[in-house]
Amino acid sequence: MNIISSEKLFLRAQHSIPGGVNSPVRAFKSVGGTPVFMEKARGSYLYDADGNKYIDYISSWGPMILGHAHKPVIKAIQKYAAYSTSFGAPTELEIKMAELIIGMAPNVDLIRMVSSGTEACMSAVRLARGYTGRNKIIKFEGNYHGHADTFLVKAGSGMATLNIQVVPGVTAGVSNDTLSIPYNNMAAVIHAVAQHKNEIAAIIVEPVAGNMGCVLPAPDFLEGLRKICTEENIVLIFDEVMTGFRLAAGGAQERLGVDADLVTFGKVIGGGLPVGAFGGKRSIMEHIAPLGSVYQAGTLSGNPLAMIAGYTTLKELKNKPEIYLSLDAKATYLREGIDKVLTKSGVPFVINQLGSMISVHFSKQPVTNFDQASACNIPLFNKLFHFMLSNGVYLPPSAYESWFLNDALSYADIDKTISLFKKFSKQYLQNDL
Ligand code: KE4
Repeated sequence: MNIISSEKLFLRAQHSIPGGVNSPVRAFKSVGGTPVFMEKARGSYLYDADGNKYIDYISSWGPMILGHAHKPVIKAIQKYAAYSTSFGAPTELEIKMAELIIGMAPNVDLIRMVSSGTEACMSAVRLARGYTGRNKIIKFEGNYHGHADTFLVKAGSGMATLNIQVVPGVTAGVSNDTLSIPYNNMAAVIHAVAQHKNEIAAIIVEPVAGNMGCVLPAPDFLEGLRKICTEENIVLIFDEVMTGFRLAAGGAQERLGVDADLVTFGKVIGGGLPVGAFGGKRSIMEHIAPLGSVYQAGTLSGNPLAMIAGYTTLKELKNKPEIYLSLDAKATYLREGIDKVLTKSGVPFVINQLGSMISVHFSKQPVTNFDQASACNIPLFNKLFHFMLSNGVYLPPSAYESWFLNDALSYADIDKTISLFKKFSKQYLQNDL
């Protein structure tokens, strides 16, 4: 596949942008090679600067659940852009967006819009600390909650991809208040809570992890977190930036039947424009300024274009619940197809999937936490990535990322993907990789 334009653009980009990208995971650092520069997209397809077409399994890391350039979303943005791109004043649109989210997501009485998932998670943790008067938080190894200092301890996503253990610039004062525990390890949580009695403000968790590849919660893990948080007056924060409005209209809370005290959102709620949000029980959210004194703010929070893109996306998801059934069916079809061809190849693998989140791990053991995700055959994943890319299928450029299906994906797209896995496994068998 000719990517000469991407190669030229990448060289040029590195003169003005650190590493040539505006987010590290896009740099292909772990898979190697030149990041492909995209020019446009439509439905389930991306088109790069050389005109190459790719079936998209990233969906912009989750937001494009309805597919790229989805007509109702584009039309809504075009209409609202003519009114102004920002007011810096309250608008009715923000009320409609808040009411829509509150109507879809369980346990959200009040919600505050922000401009990224990082802001949402950072603000939710500050709120939990302000509400409880406690300093420490528990997070989980391999979970990623954005790049706020407090989260950059054994985090997933780009930190795992780049194998960054300690982030310069994050002070000991901050990281000492973050306890990072193996995912799915309830005993370790109980021990940490006992060791730090009445010191822990919040437990923040990805209810289905997507930043060490897709990793599912063990049976009773989330229920265990709910129980200990209730008993110990700890705020349970579900980071639903990935899972929110993706696993179900009510996200992981609805799909898995566990109630959080605070929930953070991002990605899908912006329909591709910069949006994050945090919300939850009124008794907690009332501590946020200007109601309370836990300060949080943002120039472009509730931006009208971001709101209308997200509102249009969520409205369609609410009015067409069959989209979730269709996404689940497509992801299951993909999983079963890959499973069949890889089983024949004899390569050790596991596939983790829930709803339209899925990832293939080349592993002899189940992948239920970060250590197991890190012990996978990453070099083989990297070969898979480039094999698929050169054949027009765009997987996330890291073994530490979940794949995201979008509603525009066709069964023909999925059949092509499965047939490429068949070719890949033949080459693996012939040691041609
Ligand atoms: P943003 O600040 O990137 O909007 O959201 C941070 C965030 C918070 N919580 C979860 C569960 C997330 O997955 C993310 C961001 N996800 C990554 C992909 N793993 C964004 C991609 C990137 O960093 O470029």
